[in-house]
Amino acid sequence: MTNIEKLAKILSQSASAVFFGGAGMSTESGIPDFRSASGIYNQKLNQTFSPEEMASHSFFVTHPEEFFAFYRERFVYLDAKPNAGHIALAELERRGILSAVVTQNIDGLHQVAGSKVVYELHGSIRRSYCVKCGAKYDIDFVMKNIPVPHCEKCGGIVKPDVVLYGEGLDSDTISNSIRAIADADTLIVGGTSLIVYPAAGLIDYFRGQHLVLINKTATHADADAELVIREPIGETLSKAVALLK
Ligand code: BV8
Ligand code: ZN
Repeated sequence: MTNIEKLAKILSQSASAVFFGGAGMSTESGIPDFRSASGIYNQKLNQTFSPEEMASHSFFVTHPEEFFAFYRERFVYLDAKPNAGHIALAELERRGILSAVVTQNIDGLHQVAGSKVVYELHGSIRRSYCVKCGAKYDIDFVMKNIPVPHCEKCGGIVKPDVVLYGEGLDSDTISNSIRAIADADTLIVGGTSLIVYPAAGLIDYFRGQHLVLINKTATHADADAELVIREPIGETLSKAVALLK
């Protein structure tokens, strides 16, 4: 039995699977990941600061101009389209096999592909808010108002609704994700290096039957997985869904 056939068999036996994913889910949509050789954190963008420093909350506060220049340049891929993997996950939800997508990604591509239950642990580039009065703005406002977007109501800085390093995650999103993972019969973990916390720690709540890892490189969770697939995740998910009756 090939790995794709094994994955299809596990999916056909699942009624409340959960997908836990990261940047590797969007590389087949042309969005670079972070820690692969070609990833964002390995590109020398700025002489003084490292990419991870520039994606931190303290940098947002102390260097807003550089933060927004880095953010517009490196995080926003508005013309990116969902790939076969996003579409396969939306199909699995429609079939009643998948109950939720838990993602660390901020690109919103799972929703564009049709997934309804998506928990965005690190927020989304599509939403922004005024740090002073909470007024909501869309991504165009942030892209157009150079160098630093200010609230039209109170003049406060308009921040992308993205969890930066050193920032806490939304508590409802965390509790919804934990509940989905704890109730899952199958957990598919894919396109993530499982390095960033507290997100990576959420998979420890899984106590179902089938743990599947789909990732181009090894992760610390591989040893516990029933099935490890070292192939591109978009192709893998879509081939497995195609085998379902
Ligand atoms: C918090 C948004 C406390 C912005 C992100 C020192 C100071 C402060 C904090 C810390 C510190 N040391 C440690 C921490 C904790 C820190 C952390 O975990 N750091 C890591 C680096 C050690 N965490 C935090 O700061 C978190 N907050 O702790 O706050 C607190 C608590 C309460 C109240 C106040 C404060 C916040 C973490 C969130 C940070 N924001 N993103 C941005 O987009 O950059 S994290 C960033 O990494 C992205 O969101 C990304 O999603 C996430 C995880 O990366 P991955 O998705 O896994 O991507 P990666 O490139 O690593 O891996 C991709 C994998 O896919 C690779 O393995 C590759 O082989 C594979 N792949 C690629 N293509 C494919 C593929 N596989 C299959 N098919 C393919 N086609
Ligand atoms: Zn405001």
